[in-house]
Amino acid sequence: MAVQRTFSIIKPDATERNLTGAINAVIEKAGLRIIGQRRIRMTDEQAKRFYAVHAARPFYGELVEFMTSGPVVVQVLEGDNAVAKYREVMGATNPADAADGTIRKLFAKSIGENSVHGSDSDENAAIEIAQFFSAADIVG
Ligand code: FUP
Repeated sequence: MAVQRTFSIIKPDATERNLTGAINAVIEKAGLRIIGQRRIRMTDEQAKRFYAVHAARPFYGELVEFMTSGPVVVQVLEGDNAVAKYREVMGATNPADAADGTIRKLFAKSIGENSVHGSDSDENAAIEIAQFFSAADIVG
């Protein structure tokens, strides 16, 4: 598989517990390179747009509220097969189902407050990166 990029978010439950460095260590140990990174406070508008695909789901309101409740760290990760690799490193959405050693198993509090986001396809990675980064802020 060729070198790929994916989009990551370290979520408010993780920044609140000072876990940015610990999560980045897991990411880097897995062979993914952090080539763009910025700590932001997501606006309501940004969170709604980002999770628009979930707009009809019952947890949408809570999800938007959570994602805007504290700082997040948005990231661009690069590596071989980065999209699938980061999904593996994150672990299952629900930490109760996540494999040992994954970020969500190690750190997530619940299915909602699950510490990280990672793109689920190459196409979505490009869309998500473009929402938060300009080309000049990504240094590969
Ligand atoms: P993932 O791709 O693993 O982040 O999971 P999804 O795209 O299915 O869900 C996106 C986010 O919605 C999750 F990270 C947390 C939230 N969510 C809930 O709060 N409850 C659910 O039952 C499912 C997802």
